[in-house]
Amino acid sequence: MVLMKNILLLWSLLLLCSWAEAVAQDFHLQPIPQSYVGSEDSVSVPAKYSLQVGAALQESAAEQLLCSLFPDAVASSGFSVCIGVKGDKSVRKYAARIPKKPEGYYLKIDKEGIVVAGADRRGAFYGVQTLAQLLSLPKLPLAEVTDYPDVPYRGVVEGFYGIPWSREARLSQLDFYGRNKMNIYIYGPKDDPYHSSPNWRKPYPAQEAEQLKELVECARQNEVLFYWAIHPGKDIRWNTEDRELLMEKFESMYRLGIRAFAVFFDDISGEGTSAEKQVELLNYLHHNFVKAKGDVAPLLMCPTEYNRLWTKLEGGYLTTLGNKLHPDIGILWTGDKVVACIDKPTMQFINPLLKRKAFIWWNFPVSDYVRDRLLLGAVYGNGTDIKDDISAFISNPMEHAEASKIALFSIADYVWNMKAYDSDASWRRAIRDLMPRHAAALQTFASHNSDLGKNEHDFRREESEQLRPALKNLQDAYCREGKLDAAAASAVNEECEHMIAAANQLLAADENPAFIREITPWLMQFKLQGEYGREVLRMLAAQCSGDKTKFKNAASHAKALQVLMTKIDTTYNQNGYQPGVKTGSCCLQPVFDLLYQEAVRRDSGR
Ligand code: LOG
Repeated sequence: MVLMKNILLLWSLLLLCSWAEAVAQDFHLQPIPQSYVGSEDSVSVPAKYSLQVGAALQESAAEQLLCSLFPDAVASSGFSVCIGVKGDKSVRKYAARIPKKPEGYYLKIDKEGIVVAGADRRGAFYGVQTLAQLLSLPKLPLAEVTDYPDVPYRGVVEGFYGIPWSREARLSQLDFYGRNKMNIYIYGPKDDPYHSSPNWRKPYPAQEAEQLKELVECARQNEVLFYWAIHPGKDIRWNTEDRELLMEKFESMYRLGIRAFAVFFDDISGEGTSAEKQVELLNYLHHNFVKAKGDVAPLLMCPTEYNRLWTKLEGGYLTTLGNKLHPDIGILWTGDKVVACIDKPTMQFINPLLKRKAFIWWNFPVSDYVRDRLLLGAVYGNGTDIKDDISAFISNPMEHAEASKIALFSIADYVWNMKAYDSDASWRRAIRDLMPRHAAALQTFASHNSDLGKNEHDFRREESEQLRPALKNLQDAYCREGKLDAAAASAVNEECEHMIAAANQLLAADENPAFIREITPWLMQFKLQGEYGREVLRMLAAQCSGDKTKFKNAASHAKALQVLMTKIDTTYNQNGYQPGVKTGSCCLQPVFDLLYQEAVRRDSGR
């Protein structure tokens, strides 16, 4: 919206003191709302205020959140904070302003009070979330927000190979989804033995069951629909016994409070892959479990042919699904390949086959096929014209839960309001959200930790974009003519200093310890990489000025740093797939290595 673009301007006009100005200039609502109309005026919430909660929101997540924001309400006061959903008496006056869209809300702040009117319960919750963001400003602006999501289902599938997320990581995720207006989480970590073969048949042990119960409650408090997925296809037998075992497992999950179920048939071979049999099972579950219970959300299924590259049209697998699977059942789809961005042609291919809007499973920032990397780059590449072609857009993240939040923040922004989405700006805000007090350091680190390197899915991301020209000039001048490009060398040196400082600050940070724990091996590597780059530059400078002793010292220092970096790479993150710790692998490391080798070669006179 044009109005949204004016928000920055309005804020800076509005606020006078310099601290407030700094806060305001950095402020954006997240995800970007469909319409924000602000004024230059603001209001201070008085010490005495009253709360009014509409009948439909009693005991709701919206009410809980509102009470935490306004803990000192009195029975009646001049300033009132009022929430409700369409049809509630409390918001009747505003009924016409509530967007006619699921999960929409209307928020109004004026001198007399605050109103949040939701199209439904979740809409009201999102209105209160927006209010919570505005309350973090030094002064509450007078404003009207009219807002709703572009995509019906937005969220995450914990669907990667590797160590499943911890209880703490999941609780933190669900809170993050609430704040970022994501409404779905699918539990399906490949390496949870009770999700996949052969233990999918067994109920969870007591401790795990308790933790799942706790997650379901946390999801409810954040208006997140908690799906539990089963992955039975590796060894399922298409007989009554296994079908009943699956029903029993669903029953046991239902008893834990789960009210939404998915069946995954990805990454399997043999018997389990039969479209006819999968459809039969899913339709059976639809009628005999979902419909029989009455309070369970529509089923989801992940097909065996879940991307275009793996589709054998002549085999008719997807056609069978499209024709025979009950129309209420959602079908997951990763796009043209296992890992691919989603655009209009992606959807034009798949929707007619499935005879429904595909439920997009986006394989980013998942890193289970490039486990030595961190994928901390911007979210870009998906069409901004596909909102009406998809029933959902969910992300499969990294086994590093906190680190995944950089991408997840921007995915939440993208799926809420595609037209307003600005990938780079969203990435910067994501970083600030994760480490507000160390944002500059984290941005330096993230800007050099985004590419995947060569990989089986041919999926690559931009990395070290800003330094690229300087690196190229440095390399060209030195490798072709043995000359030092002073401007390029100084730019690269400055970035190396930034890298070292960023690693130091993050390693010593007293903020988001869970995140720092996840990325510590990469921070250690990054610090050495900065030092290595700086030392290689010293080698070149010494050589170009003919200082042999200086060259020798710098060369042995650089060599020692190489040894230490190899040590880190062979000591930490020793998984059985892509063991090790790589940073700056797209531009920094290859250029530094090349310059080092060339300097040694020239020095030896060969
Ligand atoms: C798996 C998924 C894995 C991802 C990336 C789907 C539907 N299934 O190739 O568990 O995390 O790719 O490696 C997959 O994407 N199989």
